[in-house]
Amino acid sequence: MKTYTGVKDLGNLQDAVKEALEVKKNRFAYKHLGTDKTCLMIFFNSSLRTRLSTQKAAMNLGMNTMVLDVNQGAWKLETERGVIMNGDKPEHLLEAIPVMACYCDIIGVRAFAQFESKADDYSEKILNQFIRYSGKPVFSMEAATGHPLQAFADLITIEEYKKKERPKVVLTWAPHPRALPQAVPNSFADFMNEANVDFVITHPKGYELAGQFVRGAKVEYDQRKAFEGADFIYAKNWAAYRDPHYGQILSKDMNWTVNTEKMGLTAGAYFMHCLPVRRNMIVTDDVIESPQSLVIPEAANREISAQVVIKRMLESL
Ligand code: AN0
Ligand code: CP
Repeated sequence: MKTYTGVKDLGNLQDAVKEALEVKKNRFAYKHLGTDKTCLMIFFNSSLRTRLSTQKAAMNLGMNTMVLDVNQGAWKLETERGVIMNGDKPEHLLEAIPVMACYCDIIGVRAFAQFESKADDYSEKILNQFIRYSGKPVFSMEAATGHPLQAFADLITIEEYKKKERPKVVLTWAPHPRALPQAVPNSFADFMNEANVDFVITHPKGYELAGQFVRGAKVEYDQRKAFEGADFIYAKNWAAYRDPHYGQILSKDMNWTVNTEKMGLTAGAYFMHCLPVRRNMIVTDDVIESPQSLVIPEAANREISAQVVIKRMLESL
């Protein structure tokens, strides 16, 4: 595997889940693959889980890891070509990428949507420069339009907890005080559309996601109706995608918060969220603390999804 930006890079998804469950049982069995190899992780944005789980995954594979926080301690990077660099950014990405690539074998990149230009965000301007100019395998650690390590971990979690062959999985928008990217819901939809699940998306009008991720999924604007019979409720906030409101908050309607009453409409559904989560905005304390909450197992599976991706990259070196 040379790049990891979406579900398509995993090939057969059932095989990928099988490999993940095998890796989970035997996480130190592939240590030889990474001996004397280095994984460089580059963060343009904050992280708790991705930072730790991806390093852990690389270490399980015998690799060395290096972490760079671009905006803290490194030179601030200009990302636009043609800019007269007389501002606060002393270095250009076009030098920084090949330099960073000299010191490692595999690169992970976190570069969120900036909401300045939809065209720049949806063309994955930063991630694609890493793919193009590093000459190394590159994986997304949440880029502008996707968070495929998270969605893969979520799929593994659903496979582990599902009680029927084809569960009903509902992605629900929920309120949040700040504008958040569509990366997590995009990737979740990307994966659920390929998985053996009955997938429904629910959100207020105006929060429609990009067609390339929604594909044939059912969109139900009535959240309560969407919850009926659900086996998994996956909550997430995102800002508007559609023009002319790209990146904007259209609603902070607290009627969309996931609570015990609404979970009561489901078929005893599990609650999922990628974390970090704002309690009592996205989900009530009661629901996230209930035995139905899978937020910790999801986070634990981030080590496993990262390990499968890095393992496949090592195998392709
Ligand atoms: C980010 C987001 O919504 O994309 C990261 C989630 C994994 N969340 C925040 O910035 C709060
Ligand atoms: N879920 C997730 O990616 O968390 P972090 O932003 O803390 O890495």
